[in-house]
Amino acid sequence: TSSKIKVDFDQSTGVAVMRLQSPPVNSLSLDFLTEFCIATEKLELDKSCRGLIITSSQPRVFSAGLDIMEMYQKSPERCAEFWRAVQEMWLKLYGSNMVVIAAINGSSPAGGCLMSLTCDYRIMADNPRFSIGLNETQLGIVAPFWFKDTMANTVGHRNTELALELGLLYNPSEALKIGLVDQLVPEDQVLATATQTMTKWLAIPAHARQITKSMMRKPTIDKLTSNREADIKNFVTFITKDSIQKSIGMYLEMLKKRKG
Ligand code: CO8
Repeated sequence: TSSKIKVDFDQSTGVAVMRLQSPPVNSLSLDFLTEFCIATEKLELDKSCRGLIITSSQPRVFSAGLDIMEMYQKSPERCAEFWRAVQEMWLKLYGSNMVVIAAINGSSPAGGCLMSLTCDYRIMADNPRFSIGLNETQLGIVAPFWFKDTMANTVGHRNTELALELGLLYNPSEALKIGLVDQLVPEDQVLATATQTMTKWLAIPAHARQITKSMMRKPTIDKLTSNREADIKNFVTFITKDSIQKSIGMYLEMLKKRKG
């Protein structure tokens, strides 16, 4: 039984709704990612499951991205294990045969944005307090090439260059403007709209759609699968550097101070 992730699968529609429920902010810890990958794999292997909607049970936050504590003062071995799990999440989602729709009902920085970007379609709550983007540089860290590729595949080279260099977090209308999300709806209609959209997507002949999806995404996926170990090594070397640890420590301080 999973606790950080709740899956409701409707046999009659073939659609599963996955709710991220890891308080307070659905940060992607090793435990969370492990559970996430098991749940996704199970749905992927279930022939009767054709669509997956991902949403959050937490108020105001879709996912705060990678759990920063997993990258702070951890052993190289632990960092490697964590990074492998992050890769696995991305590989499972970006390469899924299911139609995957993100029902983004809250803020979605960094890894949360990455998770959204792997979906086939993104619907976001039209609340100006919410933000989405790859803000890694603001933490003094660098979004890996496959984060960058996923972003560029979605919003193009120039938008990605601006977004990543400046670590931009976009409000919903800005995100819609550059194509980082596909549709904005009032907060209480995010899930219903995702369900309606899913019906449209599932009306397309599945085999043709899956081959097309693979054609679009395979080169990007292959780039990581053929460089997985090097990417892990690169992450561990980078993240365990004193200067990077210092940046992360300062960012954590800033997160705490910002409160109240
Ligand atoms: N990891 C761990 N803890 C977190 C995270 C996180 N990503 N985000 C928030 N928290 C903690 C906060 O510190 C706070 O803890 P406490 O209660 O002990 O003070 C608690 O969660 C609640 O947070 P807030 O009070 O800030 O909650 P709000 O509802 O006000 O705001 C936000 C929610 C908008 C999600 C806000 O918390 C936020 O902006 N968080 C930071 C998000 C962020 O910058 N994430 C980046 C993670 S890095 C990443 O995903 C990709 C890294 C790629 C690595 C590449 C290296 C080579």
